[in-house]
Amino acid sequence: MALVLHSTANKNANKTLIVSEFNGVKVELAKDFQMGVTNKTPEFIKMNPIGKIPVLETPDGPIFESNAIARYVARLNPDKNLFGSSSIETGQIEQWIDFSTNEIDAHISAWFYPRFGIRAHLPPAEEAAIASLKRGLEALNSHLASNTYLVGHSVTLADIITVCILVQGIKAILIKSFTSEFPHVERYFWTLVNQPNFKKVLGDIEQAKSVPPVSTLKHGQPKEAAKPKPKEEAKKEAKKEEPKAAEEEEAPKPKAKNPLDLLPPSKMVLDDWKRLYSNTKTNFREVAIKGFWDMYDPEGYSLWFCDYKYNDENMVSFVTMNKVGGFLQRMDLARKYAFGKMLIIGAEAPFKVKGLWLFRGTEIPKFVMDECYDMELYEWTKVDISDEAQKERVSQMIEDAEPFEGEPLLDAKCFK
Ligand SMILES: N[C@@H](CCC(=O)N[C@@H](CS)C(=O)NCC(=O)O)C(=O)O
Repeated sequence: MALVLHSTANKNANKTLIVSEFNGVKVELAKDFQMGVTNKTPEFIKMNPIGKIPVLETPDGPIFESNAIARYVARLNPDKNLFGSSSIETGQIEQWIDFSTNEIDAHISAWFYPRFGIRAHLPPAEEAAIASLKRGLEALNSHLASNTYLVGHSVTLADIITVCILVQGIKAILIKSFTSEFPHVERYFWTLVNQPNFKKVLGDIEQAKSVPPVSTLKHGQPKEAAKPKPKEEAKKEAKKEEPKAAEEEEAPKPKAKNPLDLLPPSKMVLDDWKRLYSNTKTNFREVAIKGFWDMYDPEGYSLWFCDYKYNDENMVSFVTMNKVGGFLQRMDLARKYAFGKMLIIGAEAPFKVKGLWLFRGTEIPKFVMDECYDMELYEWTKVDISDEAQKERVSQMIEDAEPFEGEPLLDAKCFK
C-alpha cells in the first residue's frame, strides 16, 4: 500500500516523490488536499502541530519536515543506496542536505518571498540574501567542478533535495545571467532534471526570464489568501467586512490639499522643465542645462544630492538597477512636485548609487519623507547653488555625464 503524503505538489513534496521514483517505495499525494483548508483541520494539526505541509502518514505514525520525510522514505529501501552505503557516505549526504537547506534554500526564499508579497521587501535584506546565496552557489560550483554528483558516483538523497531546491529558484527568480556565474551548477542541474526519475515528477523546467518585480500584494497576505475558503469561513469573513463596507459608502470627504499647492507661486514651471528635458535631443548642455539654470527658482524649489547608504551591498548589477527602479516607482506620489536623476555608477561591484532631486519648496517635502521608505536609505544633502562646483555636479547628473566622478555609468534613470 502506498504511503500518503499530505501536500500539494510543491518543492518539499517533490523531494519525497523523486525518492519514490528512484527506490520504488510507493508514495502518493493525498487526494482532495486543499492548501489553507486541509492543513488547518484538527486531524492535520494532530499530525503536524505547526500545520505546515508536507506530512507523511505511515503505518507507525506521521512524519513532518520534508527532509526528514525524504530520509525516512530513502531508508525504506536501503538496497538503492540513496542514503549512502557507509557511515562516511551517509554523513556526507547529510552534510549536503543541510548545506542546500541552510546555504541555498534559505537565501533563495529570502530573495523570492518578499518579491511575491509573502514577506516584507527590504532592499538591504535582499542584497544580503543574494550575497549569501552567491556564496553558497560558489561553494557548490567548486565541488561540482570535479564531481558529477554530490556524494559518490550516482544520485543520492543529497542530489534529490538540492535539485528540488534549485528547481524552485530557477523557475522563479534565478535568471540565466545569474546562474551562468556557476557553470558547474548549471551543468549538474540541467543534467539531473532531465533524468527520467526527476523528469517524471518535475516535468519540463523553464528558467525564469526576468527577476519578478516586487509584488503589489502586501506582505502577510500570501497568495493562498486569495484562494476559495470553506463556505462557513467565507460567510464569517463577509460579516466582519460589513461595517467597513458601510463606512466606505459614506460620502467621500473632500481631499485635503497638499501643502505644496499652497506655496507662493513660482516662476519655475516644473512641467516646462520636464518637457525641455525630454525634448532636447542634441546640444544638451547648451539647450537643456542652460534652460534649467535659467528657469531654476531657489525660492520655490530646492535641489538635493542623495547618496545610497549601503553601497557596499550593491553587488549584483540588475538587483541594484531594480532597487533604484523600485524607488522611482514609489516616488510616483511626488510626480507633480519633483524631478530626479539616479545614477548607478561603476564598472564593477560594488556599484554606487547617487542621485539628484529637484523638489517643490525649499525642503524635502514631508509627505515624501513619510510615505516613501526608500528616502531613509539615502543620505540627503541640499545643493548650495552659490558653489560653482556643486552647480556643475548638478549639471553633470542631469545630463548623465560620463565618466561621472571618474567612473563609468552602469545606468541612469530619470524621474519626470
Ligand atoms: N521546513 C518545512 C517547511 C514547510 C513549509 O514551509 N511549508 C509551507 C508550504 S511549502 C506551508 O505549509 N505553509 C503554510 C503555513 O505556513 O501555514 C519543511 O521542509 O517541510
